[in-house]
Order: sequence, then C-alpha cells, then structure tokens
Amino acid sequence: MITLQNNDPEVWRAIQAEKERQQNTIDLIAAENICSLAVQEAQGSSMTNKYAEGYARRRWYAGCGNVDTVEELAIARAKQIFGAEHVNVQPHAGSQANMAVCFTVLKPGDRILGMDLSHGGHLTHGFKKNFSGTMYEIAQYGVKKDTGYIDYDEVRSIAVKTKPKMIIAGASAYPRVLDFPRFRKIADEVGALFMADIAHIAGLVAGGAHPSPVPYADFTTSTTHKTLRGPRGGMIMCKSKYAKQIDSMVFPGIQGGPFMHAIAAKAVAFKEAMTDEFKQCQHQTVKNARAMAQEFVKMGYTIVSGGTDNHLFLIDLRSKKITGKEAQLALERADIILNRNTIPYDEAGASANEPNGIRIGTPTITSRGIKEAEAIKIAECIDKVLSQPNDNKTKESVQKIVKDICSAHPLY
Ligand code: DSN
Repeated sequence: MITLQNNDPEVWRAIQAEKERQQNTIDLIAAENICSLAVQEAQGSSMTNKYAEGYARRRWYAGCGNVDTVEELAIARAKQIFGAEHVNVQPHAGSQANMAVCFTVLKPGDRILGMDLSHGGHLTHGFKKNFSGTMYEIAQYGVKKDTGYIDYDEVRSIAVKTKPKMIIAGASAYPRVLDFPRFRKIADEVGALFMADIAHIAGLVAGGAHPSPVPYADFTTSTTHKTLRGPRGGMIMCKSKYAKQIDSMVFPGIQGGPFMHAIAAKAVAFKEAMTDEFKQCQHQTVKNARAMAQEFVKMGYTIVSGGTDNHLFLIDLRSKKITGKEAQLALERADIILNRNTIPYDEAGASANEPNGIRIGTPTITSRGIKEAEAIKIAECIDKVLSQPNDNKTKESVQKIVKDICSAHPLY
C-alpha cells in the first residue's frame, strides 16, 4: 500500500493498525471471518470504478464486458455450490437481500413469522425498529425455555393461529441445526411462502457441515462474509419462477449500481468455497465450537441449549456475577474479541445493550488453522478473565497465551 501510505498516511496508519489488531487478537465474533488475499485483491480492484446498472449483457452503460464476466462467474459458481435455480449476487448486504425478498412478495401490512431477535433471530426478521417490523405485521417464534431448542410444534401452532404470508427460518445466535424440511411443511400447511436466511451458516452449508435449505425454500438469502469467507456483501437464491421479480426488485427496486468490485470478490470466494480445504475448514469450525462449548460446560458454565451443532454458542452468565458487557470489555483488554449477546428469557431489565450473555463463534480462529486443543486453551483463558475481570496479572498472563497462539497462526 505504498501509494496510500504516501498520499494519505492517516488512513494508511489506521489500516495498518487494524491489520495488526486482527493478527494479534483472537476473534470470536461469530459473524466475522478472514477472507483470503485473493478476495481482498479483487475487492480492492479497479472494478470499483465501473457503473453497471442492470444485469450481465443488459446494462445501461457501455464498457461492461469485464464486469459482466465476473458477475456471470459469481452466479454460475454460487449455483454450483448451493444447487440454486436462480442467483442474484447484487445485494450490497444481507439486509438488502432480505428487503428485496420482502418487497417482492409482501405488501405493507402482510404478516411475517420470524424468530424473535432476543432468542437469536435477526433485525430483518421482524424487529420493531427495522423495516421488517415497521412495514409488516409480525409474529415471532423462539426457543423453549427448558431446552434452548426451537419447538417446531410451537412454530406450527403460531403459524396456524397467525396465518403469515411468509415464514422466515434463520438466526444470528441459534446454536442448533435448523430443520428446513419442517419449516417447509409448516409453510405449506398454512399456505405461506418460506424464506431461509443462511447468512450465518452459508459456509457450513457450502461445506456440507449443515443441511441446505435450498431445495425447500422459495428464497434463500445470505451474506457472503461470515462462514462463507468472502467479501462483505449479500446474495439471494430462489426458485426460477421468482427470478425475474427478484432481479427487478434488487435493481431498480431498491438498489442502483451494483458494487462490481464486491461481486468480483464474491466470485473469487465462491471458487474457494468449492475446495476441499474450505470444506474441511467448515467441519473443523463446528468441531472447534463443540470442543469449546464442552469445555465451558466442564468448567461450570451454562451454555444455552447445552452445546452447539454449528459455528457458535451462547454463554448464559447469570450465575457468574458478570454481565455480558463487563465480560466483553474485560476480554477485549486481554486481546480476546467477542460480543455481548441477549440470551433467551434474559432477566427483566436486561437489554441488547446490557444483556447477560456472550456469543462465541469459531469461524475466524478456524480459518487461522486453530484446532480443538488450542480452542480449549482459549476457553480456559476466557474463564480466567471472567473469574477475575479486573486483575491485571490475570490479564497479562492471558495476553501472553493469546500472543503465542496468534503468532503460531498468522492470518495469511
Ligand atoms: N450483525 C450480524 C451478527 O453479528 O450476527 C448479523 O447480521
């Protein structure tokens, strides 16, 4: 980045510092990952200069031959990975992907049935301050209090009672396998459309570490930067019969020019997602999450649902005399980065800002090559910090272990 260093040293310094922060800390944010240098090169390429409103071979601008090539590659590769009938790779993010589906098939005031945010759902699945919660009637399902699992009989009975136009499956903080055939069955029974939002688990689905919703869902949306390990962005997969409507809702319905540099990077990430290395990494991501969750159970922690089947799990800190926010801050001081999170049925007075849980995800550490033994070591470090959050000696000893693990596993 010599040119940037010379032209804008302030921004260059911030970027260098961020690179170092990523190298020297342990990232357990379940929604993050480390994309390859090839993905970053495509993302940082001159394709950012190109306006390409429209779709490949039918653009509004001249000079689109090269960007057409990368968009066609991205679509063909995504179809191959997920077995989708139709793919749109233009959504700038997951929220835009979900918005495009909602705007395509729902009218304002129609009802959506989605997972409650405080039980692990997403803002776009019906949160009251999000477009989904303001434009549509919302019905919500959650997890069972005693098990932490989605109760599909309850989802069915809410669906029968509320007659939603669309049912959404998908979550940001649900550690168990989603039963997509069951969601489809419920949707069929009540005459609803079925959308699966696989933003969190797309990489696991691509790598065969979680069942795919694509054969069952009318629409499958995703981000491309979480377990899928691509650039920040979104995508929509759907049945062919919705292809035309979805494409014209993404553009010109809710977006203008697509980010062709991001689409080039999506194409690169999709090629990587077909490799054996990627598939193994997805299975290892689950193994690491399981090993850490089990270790926490051994150390006396309460894990929502008792463990995990995917890349993340939630620790309920209510018995530990520390809030989610205090835990997040103390761990950050020790170079372990994660986020506070609501837990299902949190105390009255708890909120998204002051919840009693933390969320732990293993995509980034696994992409760095970390396996179960070191994942367990990280769990032990977290326990040390949470047991003595204000003790300097504890912090320093954990920082040393973090440093050793990070130097043994460079980002690239
Ligand atoms: N913000 C993401 C997460 O942390 O899970 C969801 O979009």
